[in-house]
Amino acid sequence: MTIAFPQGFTWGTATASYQVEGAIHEDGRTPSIWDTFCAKPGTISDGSSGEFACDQYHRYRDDIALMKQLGIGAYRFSVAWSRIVPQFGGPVNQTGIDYYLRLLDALREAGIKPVVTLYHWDLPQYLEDRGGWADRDTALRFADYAGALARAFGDRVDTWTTLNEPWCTAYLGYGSGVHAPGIKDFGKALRAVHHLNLAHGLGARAVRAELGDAANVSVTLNLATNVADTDSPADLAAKHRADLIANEVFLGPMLDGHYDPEIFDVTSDVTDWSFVRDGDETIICQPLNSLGVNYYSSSRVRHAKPGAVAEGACMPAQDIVETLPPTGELTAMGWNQDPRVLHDMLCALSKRYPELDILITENGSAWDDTVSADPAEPNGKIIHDPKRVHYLEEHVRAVADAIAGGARVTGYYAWSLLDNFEWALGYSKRFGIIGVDYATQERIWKDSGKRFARIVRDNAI
Ligand code: GCO
Repeated sequence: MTIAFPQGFTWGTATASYQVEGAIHEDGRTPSIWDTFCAKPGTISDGSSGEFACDQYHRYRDDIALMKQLGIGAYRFSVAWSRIVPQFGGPVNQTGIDYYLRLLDALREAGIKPVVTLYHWDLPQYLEDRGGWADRDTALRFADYAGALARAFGDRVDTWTTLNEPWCTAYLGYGSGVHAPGIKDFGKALRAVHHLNLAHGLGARAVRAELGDAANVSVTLNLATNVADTDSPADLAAKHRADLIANEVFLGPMLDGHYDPEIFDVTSDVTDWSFVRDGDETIICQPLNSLGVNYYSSSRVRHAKPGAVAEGACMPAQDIVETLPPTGELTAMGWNQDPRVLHDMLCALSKRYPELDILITENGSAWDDTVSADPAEPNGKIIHDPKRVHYLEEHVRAVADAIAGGARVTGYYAWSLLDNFEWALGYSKRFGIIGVDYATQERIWKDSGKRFARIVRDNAI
C-alpha cells in the first residue's frame, strides 16, 4: 500500500564538510582536529584522511546537478570553521566565505534549500590547543563564528543548525577517544557536553542577533534509542540511566531549560559539574524552529552487574548498563535495522514536544557495494544495492507511519548524498545513495538513489 506524505514535506540529502570537501590546504583553511587526528598512526582504519574526500570543494556544481536529478528540495551540509576563521582571534577569511557563497547561490539557482550545519565535528586545531570543548571559551568562540556566518550568508540560508550530534563530539571525542581529538577522560567529556550545549545557545542567539528573531534555528541530535531488554525494574533502570546520559543531557537544557538533577547524581564520580554557571541553562534554552534527529539503529540494553566501566565504553557512569550485541541482519557498520524504533522515537518526541517540528536530518545504511556494467547509464555503470534500497524503504515507511500516528515530522534527509569519509572508518564504509570512485572522483548511480528519486517525486512510499 502506498502512503502519501503531507504536502510540503521536505526531502533532502545530507553531508558534512570534512567528509566530502577535500581541498584541506586551499584558500586559507587551517587544520582542524580531524586533520591532526588522521595524521596519527592507528586512528583511521584504512589510514586515510579527508584530504581529498569527494572533492566537493571543486565539484559542487556537478553534485548539485545530481541533486536536481534526485529531485530533492533541500541540501544539508556543514561549514568548515577553520576555513572561516583560520587563526585564533583572527579576522574572517573572505576566501573561505566565498566558497560557501558560491555553493549557496548555486543551490538557490537549482531551487534547493540550503540547510547549514555550523559545526559537524571539525573544530579548528588552534581551539583544541587551548582546551577544545572541555574549555568554556570554545563556546564563546563558536558564538563569534556563528555571528560571522549569519552576517555573511544572511537570507541565503534556509535553516541554521547549530551543532550536529554533540553526543559524538563529547563522548567519542573526549570519552572513548575514537574520534578526534582522541581524548579518553569522562570528566572532560561531560565538560564538553556542557560547553557544546552552551555553544548551541550562544550560537542561536548570535544568528538571531544578526538576522532577527525570525531566523530559522535548529539543532541535530542523535538520540540514542535504547530499548530495555525486559520490563524488569533493573533493566528499565538501565535504560533510564543510558537515556539520561545520552539524551536528557542535551534535550533537558536545550528544550526544557534545565538539566535533570539526576544526571548530576549519576555522574558525580567523574565530575562535580561546577563548570555550569548561573544563567547558562537560560542561554542554552533558545526557541527552536525544529529539532533534527539522526537515526540509524537501536540498542538493546539491560542491567549489568555493578563494576568497572565496560571496555570501550564512551559514556561515564554506565556501569549498570550493558549493551547487548545487535541481532538480525546487520549493516556493514555492524548496526541493526530497526525501523519500528524510529517510528516510536518520533511519536514519543512529538508527544513530549507537541509544538516542535521534527526533521530526520540523517538516516541511511552502509553496505559493501559492487559496480556493475549498465549500458543504459551515461557512464555505463550502476551499483545494485538492494539492501540499501530495502533499508531506505523500511525507514521511510516508518516515518510515514509515525506521521499518520500524529508525529510532527516535516522533513527527511538521506545520509548520504555520496559515499564519503566515514570518520575513524575512513573510506571503508559507503553510505551514499550515489557512489564515488575515489580514484577518479567519478559519481556512480546506485539503485537506492533512483529509488529515493521516485519517493521524492511521488512524495509517497
Ligand atoms: C553523524 C554523522 C555522519 C556519519 C553517519 C554514519 O552525524 O553521525 O553525521 O557524519 O557519517 O552518521 O556514521
